[in-house]
Amino acid sequence: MAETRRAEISGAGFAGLVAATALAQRGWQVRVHEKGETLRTEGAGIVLWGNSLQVLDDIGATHDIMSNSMTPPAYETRMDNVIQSQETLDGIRWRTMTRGHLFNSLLLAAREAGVEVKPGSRVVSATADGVLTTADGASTKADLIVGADGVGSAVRDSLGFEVRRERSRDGITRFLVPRRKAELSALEPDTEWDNVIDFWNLDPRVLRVLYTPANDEELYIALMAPAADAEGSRVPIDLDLWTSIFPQLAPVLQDAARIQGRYYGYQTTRVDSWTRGVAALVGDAAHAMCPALAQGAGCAMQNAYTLAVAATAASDDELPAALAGWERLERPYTDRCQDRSQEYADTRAMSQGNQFTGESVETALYEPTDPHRHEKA
Ligand code: FAD
Ligand code: 3HM
Repeated sequence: MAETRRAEISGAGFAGLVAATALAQRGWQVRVHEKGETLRTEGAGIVLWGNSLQVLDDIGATHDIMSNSMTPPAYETRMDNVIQSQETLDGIRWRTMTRGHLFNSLLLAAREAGVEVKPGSRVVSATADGVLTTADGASTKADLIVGADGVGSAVRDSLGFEVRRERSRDGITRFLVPRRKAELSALEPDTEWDNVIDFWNLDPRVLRVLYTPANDEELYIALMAPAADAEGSRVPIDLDLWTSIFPQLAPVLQDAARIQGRYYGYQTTRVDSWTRGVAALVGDAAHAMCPALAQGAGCAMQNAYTLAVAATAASDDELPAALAGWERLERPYTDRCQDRSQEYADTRAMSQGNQFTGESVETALYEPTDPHRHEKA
């Protein structure tokens, strides 16, 4: 009988937990190292599309995800509070939720699959032939190493991948606040407050609020401003400034102003290669992107899943070539998504509305669990 193969994963984020679960479900013995002392996720809300929802179906996380998430009736875009579009996104699967809910659902799936998750374990380096070393000095030999340790990846940097980083001029501060639907409806009775509403103001000042209901009780709001705008990018937020531009959102902006918050500048990270020997990078470690298309975590989960499938199909001898083949097939989709997301960030063209069509939804419609997906393309 073949010996159980062992995978060591750096990072218990969305990418690491999906890779771990998909590998364990295919017979691998899997350990995930997480540098944080507690297992949790940062941030507020998230939008997931068909590509990652299909992965969640396959790893058995969907039932839990559906229990506390929603599909808003439409994605509405406004300029100066004038509606530009209300896209019902027919034929596209999408779901909004809190990041905490997604994280807990993934952790549950990982544990059910028998994954060992080790908090307080910081990875310091990895080698192309499968040795992973943690800060406590322990080194472990594995058949597969997955660097899912985010934008500052130690696996990536210790293996000497070449990294290119591009920053965009805008950035965002994210909050999870109570829905306050009755108060919002009192201020603007004709608005469908279950919609995602992307409120843009470009002239005379670039300020945007992306309003995303995450479930019946919680609202994700993201406040975008150029990094060069000191008041717009200030945390805690400048309540007078934001309510002067978005008076109809005053009840939820007041809640946001009570939270410290953190301003994230948009950035894109690209590496020369996603694999070296038996080590592979997934998620923000390999391909952090601007959030315009809401696909950073989506691509992370899609690539983590297809990596697990490709690694399982290969024998030990074939693994380095199989990982290189995985990158060759899967990377072009992510590269295009990164490019489009950066272009949207640079041009702010989502403010025109009607943007979820054609090439912009290629990733949302991608089917990572379909074995014939590349023949169809
Ligand atoms: P991370 O989430 O960064 O996880 C990495 C994990 O590795 C962390 O737990 C970290 O503690 C751990 N770690 C790091 N270093 C080490 C180490 N040396 N040893 C051990 N552990 C380590 N994506 C979407 O799909 N939809 C959205 O709506 C969306 N909105 C976004 C909005 C904003 C403003 C931003 C900035 C991003 C958004 N994204 C969205 C992108 C998404 O958040 C990321 O792409 C995603 O979280 C990446 O997941 P990851 O697992 O690769 O990395
Ligand atoms: C869901 C989502 N969509 C777009 C952005 C953005 O352009 O900053 C952020 C998001 O969380």
